[in-house]
Amino acid sequence: GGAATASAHDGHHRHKAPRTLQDAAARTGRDIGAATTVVHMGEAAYRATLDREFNQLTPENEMKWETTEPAPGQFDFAPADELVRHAKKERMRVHGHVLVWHSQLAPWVNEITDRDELLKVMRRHIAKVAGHYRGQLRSWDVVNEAFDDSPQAARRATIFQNVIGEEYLEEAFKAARKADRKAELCYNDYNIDGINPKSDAVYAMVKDFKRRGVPIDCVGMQGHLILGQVPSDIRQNMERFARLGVNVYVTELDIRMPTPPTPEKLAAQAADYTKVVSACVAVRRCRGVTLWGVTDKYSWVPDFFPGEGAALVFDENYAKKPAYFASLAALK
Ligand code: G2I
Repeated sequence: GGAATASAHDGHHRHKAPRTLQDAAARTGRDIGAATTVVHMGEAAYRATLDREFNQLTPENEMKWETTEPAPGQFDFAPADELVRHAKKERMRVHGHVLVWHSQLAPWVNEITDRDELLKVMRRHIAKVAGHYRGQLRSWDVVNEAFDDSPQAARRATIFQNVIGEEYLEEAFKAARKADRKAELCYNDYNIDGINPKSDAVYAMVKDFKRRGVPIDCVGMQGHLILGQVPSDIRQNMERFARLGVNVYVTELDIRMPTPPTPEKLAAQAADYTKVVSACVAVRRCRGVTLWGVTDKYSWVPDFFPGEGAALVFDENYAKKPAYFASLAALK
């Protein structure tokens, strides 16, 4: 947990090498987080690693629509509450994930065909979920993955886009601000880490929101990356968003490789982690990095990309990988 706050010993140990990721991150005023799930909180090594190394957590699945509002107007906050309680006890900040997303959406939402009805449903969902956690979260992914992967980076054809129209995005941000005036409101997406047509499209949207006074405070660059393919312009990309007046977070970092890992691949992965973490540390408005999982043991990667994995900084036995030490060094 976030024990790395000011203490009577600070003057004494400030100059010693930090011994955990959160110790190092706190000295740069950054958050270092991990996607966390209640499913594994009963495992001592999982919890111990989380509490020792990280000062921020993101619920990996527990705040998604299918879980929080499985039936119209029926809300279930039990699994997410457990994580938020744990974070509070450990003095970790919480990033909410996610209010509006086409995936892991409760199936009943996909049945709605009337524009006013879906708008009402979306606003109620945001009011209830963000309202439930009002004042308790650092930030929210308000809308996730609203752009597609076509060369034009068009708006993704989700139920929200199709039935409400592209205004669903600003309506979601307005509803989120109303529900929680403290949490930073983020737009979150993948493949927007470097400068490319998709990050250009997000950039144009954020610029437009800022110009028109639509509430937005941050952009989440997911950072689901491939070994040897870290974009070289992550820092420049972060800087252009920062100049629009929003914070930047790396929200879901992992760097996958063909399994099994070898010393060579692990060394290359460490160099890739250095690139991402040091880009964030170099940009004043990049306020944190969140890894998409505590350990390779439970990463989403092998399930979605058979033959790939070993994408995080702790291996399947919770041992520190070269990428761990690279991240620790890059945070200084
Ligand atoms: O896909 C990686 C991430 C991309 N950005 C948004 C994130 O929310 C997303 O996270 C992943 C979770 O890590 C997985 O855990 O989202 C997946 C679903 O899109 C999650 O996978 C689901 C599986 O599809 C279900 O079969 C499983 O029951 O996780 C569920 C709970 O373990």
